[in-house]
Amino acid sequence: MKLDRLDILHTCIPLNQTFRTSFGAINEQHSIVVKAYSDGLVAYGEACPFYAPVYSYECIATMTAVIRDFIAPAVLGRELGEPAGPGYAEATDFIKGNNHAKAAVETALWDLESERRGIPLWKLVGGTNPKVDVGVSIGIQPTVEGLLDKIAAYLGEGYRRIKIKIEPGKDLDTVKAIRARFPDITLMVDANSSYELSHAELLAGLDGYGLLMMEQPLAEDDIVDHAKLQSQISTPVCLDESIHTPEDARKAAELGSCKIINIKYGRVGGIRNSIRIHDICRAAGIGNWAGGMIETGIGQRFKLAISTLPNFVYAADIETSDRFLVEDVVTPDIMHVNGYLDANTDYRVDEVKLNRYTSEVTICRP
Ligand code: OSB
Ligand code: MG
Repeated sequence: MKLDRLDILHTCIPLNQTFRTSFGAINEQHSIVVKAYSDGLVAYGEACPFYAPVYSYECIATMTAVIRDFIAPAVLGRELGEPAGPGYAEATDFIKGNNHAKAAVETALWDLESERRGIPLWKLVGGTNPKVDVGVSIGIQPTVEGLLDKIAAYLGEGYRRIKIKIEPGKDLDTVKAIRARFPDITLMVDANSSYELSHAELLAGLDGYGLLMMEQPLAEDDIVDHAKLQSQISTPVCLDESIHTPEDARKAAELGSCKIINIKYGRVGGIRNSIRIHDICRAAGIGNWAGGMIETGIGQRFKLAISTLPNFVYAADIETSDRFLVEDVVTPDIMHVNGYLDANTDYRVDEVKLNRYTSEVTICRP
């Protein structure tokens, strides 16, 4: 496959409620959508670290610059082969890191391949189970009572797993209160790197609450202290921020840094690397699930596709279109039935809606 043109779209969609994590509050979803043209076909990729470099060092501005100045010149007009093959990685390997930027273009290649061959994405990635169970991620709430009400509402919508954000001071008591009201729900916590190893005893205090996992308790660049922590607590540790490459996954497995890895296709540079990390984890006995960055429906399609792989054994962070966004850019809206999504659903990009939320377009040609 050869790319004839790439459009880099900066989109911004208001959220219908504030989303707060240990690294701050957001009220808008900023994204980089890549519109890729190849041989008369058009397809879409997406990746969306936050507007500011708070989740990783990448942000909307760095993605735009890296795609425009380095990825586009390296890939436009060049024979890249199939997206499952090494062509795109070889063409872009000279760029260190910048995985979200790489993923925004790489996912568009998978979408093009899906269009060209008339095969749904989930089959293209080698998925085995198109019925995907989904959970919801709930930001830090002003009050515990408010959080309990939110959980009740999301359970009512059918979500099969509840994930809450925690940070020092908003952890043990919160989990206790949730368990008092919902003793049996599938519950997990995500700390977004807000603890240190010196908090091990406090985190061990969560052992008795039957948590499915504890996501990224320690620093975003750490896999050593996570191994020490995992040896001191019984809740399975799940790594998110710390895993960027297949090599990171291998090393985390060797060190015993976690029992679960959350695969975000953006954080790891795209779908091909997601599959490689999946395969490493499967061989090492580490379970996977698809994490998210509050994608639009464009990106949700890629999370859905990788979630059909056999080692994705935990519910995905794939919420309905109206969970975060005032309006989505795909049709139909993402909507689950009893907490399940069907990967065979053909979500199409609605150009009118996409244009409504696009603030800047950068056109790249060979
Ligand atoms: O840590 O998983 C995270 C959202 C933005 C950035 C980081 C994270 C999150 C979420 C929600 O928890 C993920 C989603 O549902 O898309
Ligand atoms: Mg996380």
